[in-house]
Amino acid sequence: SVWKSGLRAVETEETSITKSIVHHVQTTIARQAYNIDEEGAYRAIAYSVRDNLIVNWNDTQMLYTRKAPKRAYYLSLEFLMGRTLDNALLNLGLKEDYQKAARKLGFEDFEELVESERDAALGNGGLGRLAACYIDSGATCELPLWGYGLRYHYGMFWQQISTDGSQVEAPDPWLNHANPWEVHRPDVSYLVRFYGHAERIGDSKAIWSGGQEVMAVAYDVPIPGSYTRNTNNLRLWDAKPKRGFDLNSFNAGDYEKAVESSNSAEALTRVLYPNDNHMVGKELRLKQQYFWTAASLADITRRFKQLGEPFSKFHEYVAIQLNDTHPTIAVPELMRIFVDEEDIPWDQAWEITQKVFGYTNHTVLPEALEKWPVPLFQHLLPRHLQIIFDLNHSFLQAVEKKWPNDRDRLTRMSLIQEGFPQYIRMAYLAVIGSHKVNGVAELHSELVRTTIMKDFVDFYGPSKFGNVTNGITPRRWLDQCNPGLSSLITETLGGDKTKWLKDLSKLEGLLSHIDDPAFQKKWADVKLQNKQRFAQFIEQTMGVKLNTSALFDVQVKRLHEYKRQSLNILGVIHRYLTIKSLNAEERAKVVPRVVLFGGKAAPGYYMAKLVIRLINNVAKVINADPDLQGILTVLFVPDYSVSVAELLIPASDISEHISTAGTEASGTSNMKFCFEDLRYNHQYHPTSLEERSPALAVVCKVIAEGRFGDGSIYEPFLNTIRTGDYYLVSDDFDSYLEAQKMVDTAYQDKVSWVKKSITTTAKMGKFSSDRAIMNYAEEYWNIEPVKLN
Ligand code: 26M
Repeated sequence: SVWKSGLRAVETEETSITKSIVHHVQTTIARQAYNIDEEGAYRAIAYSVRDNLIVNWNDTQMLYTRKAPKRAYYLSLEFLMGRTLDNALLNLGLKEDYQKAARKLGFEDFEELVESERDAALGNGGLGRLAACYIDSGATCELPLWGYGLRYHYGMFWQQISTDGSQVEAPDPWLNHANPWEVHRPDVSYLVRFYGHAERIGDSKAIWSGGQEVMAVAYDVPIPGSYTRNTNNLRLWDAKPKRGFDLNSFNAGDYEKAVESSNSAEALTRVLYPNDNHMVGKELRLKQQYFWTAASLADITRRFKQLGEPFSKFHEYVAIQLNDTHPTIAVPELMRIFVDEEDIPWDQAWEITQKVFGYTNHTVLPEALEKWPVPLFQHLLPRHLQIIFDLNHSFLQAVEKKWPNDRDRLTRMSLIQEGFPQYIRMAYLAVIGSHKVNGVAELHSELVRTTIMKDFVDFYGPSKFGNVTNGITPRRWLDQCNPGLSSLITETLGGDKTKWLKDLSKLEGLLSHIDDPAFQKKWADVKLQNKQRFAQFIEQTMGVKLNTSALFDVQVKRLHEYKRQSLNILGVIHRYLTIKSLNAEERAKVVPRVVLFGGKAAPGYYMAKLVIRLINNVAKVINADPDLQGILTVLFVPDYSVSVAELLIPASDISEHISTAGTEASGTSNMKFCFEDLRYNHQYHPTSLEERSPALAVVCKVIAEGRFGDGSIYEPFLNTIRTGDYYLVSDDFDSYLEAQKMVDTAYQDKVSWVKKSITTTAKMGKFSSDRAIMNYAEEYWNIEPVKLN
């Protein structure tokens, strides 16, 4: 039953796997086979699996070179990959074989080996995890698709919770134990320039010289498709000083300055900025963006040149997707390459550039839209600023031609926001440099068209603005993290798992079994086992026992005011006060709940951190109260990550997505109103909190009085709700409580609950990232599968 075509050059027999593991123990990690601990065993297995990936990787890349199809490149500053071993083994169809081999070598508990791998947390949240799902789907769908990103030495920070309940950040030096999943390519490197001078020659060209040069070196991460030999590439750039040290300073005897220059080069790829849906205007961040973009474009153009085709055909071989505005500097950079380096006339260069790029928008929140001060830009990238001003000039001329004498429109649409200083609007630059712009859910794409990009829709026409609804990979998020459910689905649908795993619409077949009590029972049992697995993890890591027959109510996502974890925790306090007011007999009828929170706050986001502190202190009081034992438990699971998600999500009964309508890009819930109308009514807070929601007023009073530790700590948070209440927590509080009551009622009807659960899964087909990536391939990139046999 084990699928074996994942290997060709390397044998698949169990004995050869054992041999290969022992070989890596003795050579790669240089230890005695009888003297190996768990970590060593994990690494030896990882290197053995990597051998397989690299065979497939080489064959795939050779095939792509030979067939020379059009390729697509996904430029993302974030790839939130998580662990690799389990995923690679499942995609290769070799998990059972490796499990047996490990057992032979004395490692009974394979899952424990798998869990000794550290997460690659090279991303913040949704946007970074989306990129990881998309490259999995690209390989699975056999598309010639590469990812380009940065090899951060420190990934997303490690979140600890201090005794007072606050978030404390610690570094994540994930590369300290060599990373078996990357291949260092010192031969693939490019110099990237910063600062210096740009001198115009003629009316479109310039020479950019001087400044600082930093070396970009490639590290390749093989991305295996699921049950195919196609293995794609994720190329991550690391920064190295051009020379080991600055020779001029060294000769002058200034050792310190010489070493400093190498420090400043290496600082480029030191750390991932831990901000999510919030723009920070740090120079180092802009340097990261240009460093990664310039190296990627140099690599892409070098590959194109090897084809021997003229640059007029560049867009017939290359599609580049901009994951948010983070790589938007690619637009003027490609123009610089074409015009300054390849001598292509400006107008022709611009035509090709626009055909190459596509831009995905991930947010309409004003504070998240990227804007860079012109003086900073001028200093760091003088030639790119010239190009942006030149592009803006002809763009505004075209706008002026279409709408003569409309000064307001020109001001609104300019790539440059006027003022002191001026700012560059990166989203607008991405729009004019792309042939297609998309949002990530129907509602979000509609908001993009009608709000932030309205003028551009009027200018270009509506066909330039589309939608690609986000998706997730069913390999990691179903087969890998929920093996019980995966087996049940395969057993129910018949055939082998690849049938539905690679065509998720097949899950609809579950609906014809929905009334079968035996199937319902098995479905409920899987959920119970997942809850037990998660409860065991919580008991081991947090020392808290969970009631696995309780409803598991989960909210896991980055901490942000618009996501309204506040509404959730205030609702929990209300529930707690309500239960406290009941007598023993009434309490026995309450539907027991475990409320789970998880997620990181940006280190500089004061209000988000205050909410974490409140959640933890509410949890402390409730979990210590004997009246609530087994009825209500509240937990903030520290250091939420891809790996924690893999345990937690399969154990959940409900997941809370309770942001204000229109703020969460990919939230498609049936929300009834557009936020702007309601917010306008509350601009002057015409009514007191007591009038808006008496129930919430009581909850806030209890917090202020110190029920969950010193109430004064929470005053700034309580004030955001009493006055202003930008995210409408008080407007929605009562209806939120109503919705939670409906959940309690629904959960009591076990049969109808399990049917809801089955229906939800059965209708998930559309949300496979395979569907999403094929949508990009067909409608945005014009690329086709190239299958490796
Ligand atoms: C920007 C500038 C400086 C530093 C960091 C940033 C930055 C980093 C990440 C800005 C935004 C970042 O991510 C935003 C994000 O994750 N957006 C989410 O994207 C998901 C995938 O499309 C959507 O599902 C979510 O709704 C959206 O919030």
